[in-house]
Amino acid sequence: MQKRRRQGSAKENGKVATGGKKHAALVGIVMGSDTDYPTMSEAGKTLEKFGIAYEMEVLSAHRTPARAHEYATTALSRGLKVVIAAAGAAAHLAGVMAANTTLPVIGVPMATSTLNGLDALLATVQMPGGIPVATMAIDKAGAANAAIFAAEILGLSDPEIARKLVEHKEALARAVAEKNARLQKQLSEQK
Ligand code: C2R
Repeated sequence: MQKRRRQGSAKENGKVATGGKKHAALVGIVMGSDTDYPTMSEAGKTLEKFGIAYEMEVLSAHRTPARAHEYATTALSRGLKVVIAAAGAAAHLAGVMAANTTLPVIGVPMATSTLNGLDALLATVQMPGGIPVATMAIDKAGAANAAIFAAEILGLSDPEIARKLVEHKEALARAVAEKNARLQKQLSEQK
């Protein structure tokens, strides 16, 4: 069940336009089903904020094992630096990616099943020794964090991404200060 990569005016065939130039994808986002896309679009949006080119594809360790194997074994030679793998329920996709590439693999458990993602969390995080998957929080927060974590990996050798990460932290701090100011105002009005 292979899905075509996302296309758009700014992003075609795994390339994102930054400063008028198209760049090859550095991050590969894979997900077990298109039902994961509404959540995983968050990872794409976040990577775009950091100006990081990515590709996105539906593939499954269970349903398309040959394609999953091919994706992971060619990821490095195709120029990817990080793989983000999202799956729900018996989530084996991130583990299979990690088994077949030396690239860092970030797993995002999806809350798609009757167990609300706890199954996917345990399946993703409880990797046997020797095959790590950096496991994020369940669902949207995890999707966004996967992108930020990928940016942190890439930012080690890319000053522009590193600079955007500093801005990201500053924006978080400003947002918290604003929330606190609102709360303090509310508390003083209650007195
Ligand atoms: P459907 O909505 O297509 O039935 O999929 C998907 O990630 C999705 O969250 C239900 C859930 O099954 C997950 N899935 C996996 C794998 N492939 C699909 N966990 C896998 O290979 O691990």
